[in-house]
Amino acid sequence: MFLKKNTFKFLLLTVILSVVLSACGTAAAPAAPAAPAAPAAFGQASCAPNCTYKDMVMCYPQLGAESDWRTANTASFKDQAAKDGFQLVFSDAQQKQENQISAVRACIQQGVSVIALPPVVEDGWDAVLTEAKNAGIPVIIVDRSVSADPSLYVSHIGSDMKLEGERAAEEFNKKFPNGAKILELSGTTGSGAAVGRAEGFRAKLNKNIEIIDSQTGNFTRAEAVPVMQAFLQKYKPGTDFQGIFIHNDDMGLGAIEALKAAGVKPGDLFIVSVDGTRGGFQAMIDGWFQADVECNPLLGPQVAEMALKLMNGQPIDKNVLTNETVYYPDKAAELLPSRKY
Ligand code: GYE
Repeated sequence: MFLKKNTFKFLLLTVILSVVLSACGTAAAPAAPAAPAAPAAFGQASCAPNCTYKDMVMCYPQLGAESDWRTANTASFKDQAAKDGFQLVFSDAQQKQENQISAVRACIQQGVSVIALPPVVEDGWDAVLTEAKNAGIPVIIVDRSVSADPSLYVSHIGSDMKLEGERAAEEFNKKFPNGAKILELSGTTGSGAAVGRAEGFRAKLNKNIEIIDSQTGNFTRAEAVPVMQAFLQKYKPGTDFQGIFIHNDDMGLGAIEALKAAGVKPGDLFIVSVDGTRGGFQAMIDGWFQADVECNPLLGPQVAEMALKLMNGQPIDKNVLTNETVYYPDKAAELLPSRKY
C-alpha cells in the first residue's frame, strides 16, 4: 500500500514535471522573430533602391503663365522630363489657388510618385498638403514658399526672395545716400515672392529713403500698365519720386510703356527690377533699368534629381536655395546673347 501510494505520487510528480517542462520548453524556444525591417523613408517607391526616371510620374501643377520667368520655369520642367524620360503631369492654374488645389487633388487620386508644387500664394495649403501626406505622396515646394507647417512637405527648392529684396534696397541706398522718395510696384498679393521681396527691401532700405506708395501689378505686364498710369496721375516723376522698385521684369516692361507714353525718358528715374529675363536685360541696355536682381527659374534639373532620391529612399535637404546675383547695365549687352530666359 505504502509502495503503491508512493508510486502513485511519483507518477503524478512525473506527469506534472513533464507538463511544466514542456511548457517551459515552448517558452524557452520561441519561433525566431522576423528581423526588424528598416522603416521605408517617406516617399520611397516600391522600386527602391533601383528606381530610375522611367519609374517616375511627377506632378507639376504650375501656378500660371504670368511672366517670362514662369514661361522659362515651365520649359525647364518640360525639357527635364523629356531629357530624363520621366512622365510629367502638367497643368496651368492661371494664377488661381483653387485651380492649383484641384490639380494637386487630381494628382493624389492618380497616385503620382511625387508632387512638385509652385504655390501661387503662401497661405491655405494645409488641407491639401495633409491629404498628400496621408496618401504617402511627397510634396516638394518649388519657387515660392508656403506658410504651412514644414512637416507637411519634404523640401523647398527656390530663391531667397527676402535676399532679393535686400539686394534691390542696397542699389537704392548706393544711388541715394542723401535720401529719396520712391514707388513700389509689387507682385501678386500674398505670394511668397512679393511678401519676401517687400520684407527684405524694407529691412535693408536706408531710413532716409521713403516708399511713398506701393501697389500690386500681379507680376504681369498687362496689369502693371494701369498701375503705373495711376501712379503718374498722382505723382510727378523726378519731383515727387526719384525711383521705382519693381518686383519683376514683366511689370517693369509694362511700367516702361506707361512711362514712355507720359514722356519720361530712360534714366530720368532710378529703376530696379527682379528676375534677369532677356526683357530685363534689354531694358538695361536701353537705359530704363539701372539694376536687375537675378531670380533663376531653371529649377527642373534640381527638382527631378531630388524626386528620384526620394523614390529611392535617399536623404534630401529640407531647404535648397538658388545661388543668384545682381546684373547691371554695363555688362547687359555682353551677357544678353547667353541668357537662357
Ligand atoms: O519673379 C515672377 C513670377 O515666383 C519667383 O513669379 C517667382 C516670380 C517671378 O511671376 O516673374
